[in-house]
Amino acid sequence: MAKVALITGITGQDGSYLAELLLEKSYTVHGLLRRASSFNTGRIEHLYQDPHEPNPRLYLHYADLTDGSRLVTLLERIQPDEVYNLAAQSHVRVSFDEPEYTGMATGLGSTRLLEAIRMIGLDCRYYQASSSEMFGASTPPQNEQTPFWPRSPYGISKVYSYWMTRNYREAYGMFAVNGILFNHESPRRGLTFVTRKITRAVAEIAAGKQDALYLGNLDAVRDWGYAPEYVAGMWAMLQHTEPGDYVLATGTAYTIRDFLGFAFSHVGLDWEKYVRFDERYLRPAEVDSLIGDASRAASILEWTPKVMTPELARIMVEADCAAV
Ligand code: NDP
Ligand code: GDR
Repeated sequence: MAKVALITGITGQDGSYLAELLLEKSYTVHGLLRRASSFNTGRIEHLYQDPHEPNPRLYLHYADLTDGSRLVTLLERIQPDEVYNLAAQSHVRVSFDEPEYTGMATGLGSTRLLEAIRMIGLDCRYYQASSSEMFGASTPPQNEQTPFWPRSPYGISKVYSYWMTRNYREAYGMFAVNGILFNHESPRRGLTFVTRKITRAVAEIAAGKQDALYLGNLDAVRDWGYAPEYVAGMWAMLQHTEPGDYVLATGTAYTIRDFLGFAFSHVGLDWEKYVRFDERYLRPAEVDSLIGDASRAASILEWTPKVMTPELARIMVEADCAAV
């Protein structure tokens, strides 16, 4: 029997790559879709299957993580073997503007899903999209033993979801895991995250359509990997015999300045001539340095990333240049 998976956040960067991976592995995939007045399925358009066709394997359902009763109804009907909770208000800067909503979606959303699974007695495996933002101000390198010190409403909401996931594992014996993922990017990354904002601007500037790029703090250090490799790690966590929590990261450290250098140099431009400062992109509290130690995932799951940040910047710039 083919396995059945439910993905919340299927329209996002990771959800789209995970849906691709699971369809390749012959899963039937169900995804939650937020009702919006404008188009929000661009990242999964290529996967869409008309439900009238024979044997479709991708199904979309209107639902929102803030609507618990809808989650109960859907889980009962779908009976998934694996649930991947990727939906979130995922923007750190925006979480300072909308702390309450971020708590309701990014925090309490996991509880609604876990509780729905428990209430209907569903026998399934659960993946929680935890984040390196939970480490916040803790000294790098960070691994599964590093204490959390979140620095934003987003990071705090993720810490809450992390502990709810562990609690359902410990209290009810549920196969519930946390993937603590460091930044991972791709040509499908949202346009307001710093890497994609840079690579899109590089393509626009190279095409003569834009003359400046406004950014905030250029000194933050991040560990940027390639999203398709990270969704393979999510899947591997749910296939292991025992539930556990795992960091996924490249272990490398670059500043925003370094990323600017990689991205602009691919089109032969000097970033310092184009980048301007705008304080609106600063955060009330910044996370200065996130560098992951993924040795646990390497030894237990045999997960190791291949694409490092300079290569990632090239992939993203080339995709944006082709699109522009
Ligand atoms: P995106 O922002 O690209 O995608 C978020 C998804 O969540 C979208 O499908 C969005 O729908 C959906 N969503 C948002 N709010 C709700 C809601 N209230 N109800 C239902 N769905 C909702 O995030 P990524 O793909 O980059 O990340 C996936 C997950 O992993 C997120 O939880 C993120 O916080 C976490 N994470 C990401 C990392 C990264 O570097 N990318 C690192 C560590 C953790 P819509 O398309 O309609 O907006
Ligand atoms: P992050 O990613 O906060 O790490 O969260 P983001 O790309 O937003 O910021 C990275 C760093 O770049 C600095 N920065 C800017 N950021 C944005 N977005 N826009 C700017 O103009 C800008 N200028 C400088 C930021 O201050 C920051 O230091 C991402 C999200 O995907 C989370 O959901 C995920 O959990 C973490 O990665 C791991």
